Amino acid sequence: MQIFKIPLNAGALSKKKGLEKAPDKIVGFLKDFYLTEKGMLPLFDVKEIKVDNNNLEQSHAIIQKEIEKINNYSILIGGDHSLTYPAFKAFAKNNPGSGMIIFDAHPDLQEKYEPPTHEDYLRVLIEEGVLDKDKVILVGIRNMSKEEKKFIDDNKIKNYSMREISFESLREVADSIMSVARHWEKIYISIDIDVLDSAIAQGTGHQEPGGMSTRELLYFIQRLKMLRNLGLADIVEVNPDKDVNDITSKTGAKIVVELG
Ligand SMILES: [Mn+2]
Repeated sequence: MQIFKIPLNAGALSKKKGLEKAPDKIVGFLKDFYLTEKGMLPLFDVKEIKVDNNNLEQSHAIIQKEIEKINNYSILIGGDHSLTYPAFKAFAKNNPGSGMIIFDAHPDLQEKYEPPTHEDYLRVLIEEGVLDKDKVILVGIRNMSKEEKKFIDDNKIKNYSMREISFESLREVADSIMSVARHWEKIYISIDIDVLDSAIAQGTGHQEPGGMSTRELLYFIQRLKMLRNLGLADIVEVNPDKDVNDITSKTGAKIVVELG
C-alpha cells in the first residue's frame, strides 16, 4: 500500500501551527498495529509530497501534479483539509465520473476563499464543476453555518448528519451510502479526524462534541473497503500540537491501517 505524506498547513487559515507534524507522527504509529483487524499484514510504502507552507497556491499545484501520477489505491496523510482540493482535481482528471464520501464534523462549504482553504474546498470543487454535486456524500456533520446549510439544501447534497446517524442504525446508513457509491466510476474517501467525538480526538483544530466513536468510523471504513471501486483516501486535520498523549495521532494510524 502506497502512502503519501502531505505536511500542508497553509490552507488552515488561523488554525495552522502543528498540522504539518501529523504525517510523520501518524506514520510513526503504524508499526504499533501488527495486523489489520481482518488479519492482513499492513505493509506500507511511504513517500512524501514536498509542499511550501508559505505558498498555498503553489503547494496545491505540486500536490495536484504528484497525485496525477497515482494509479493505484493509495492513502494521503495530511495536513489540512485544503489538500483534498488539488488531490480530488487530479483524481477526477484520471477517473472522470468519480465521487467523494466525506467524513467530517463540518461541510466545508463556506463562501469562496482564493485559493481554496479547509473551510471551502468542497464548495469550490462543486462550483468549478470538478465534482458532481450528486456524487458527494457527507457523513458525520454536526456544525455548519447558515450559508452552508443553504448550499446543502439548494443543491440537495446527500448528508448523513451525526443526528441522523444516531437515530438510525449504522448498518442502514452504510447500506445507503454503498448503494449509491458503488455506481460511481471511482470513490474518493476523505476523513477529517474531527468527525470523531472531541472527547476521543482532541488533537485537531476545531473540536466538535457529539461525534462518532472510533469504532463507528472503523465500521464505515471496513464496509466501504468491501467496494471494488475505491480509488483514493485521505486523512486530514490531525494536529499533534493539540493532542493529548498522542491519542489522536495513534487513532489516525489505526484508521490508515484499516483503510489500507
Ligand atoms: Mn472538519
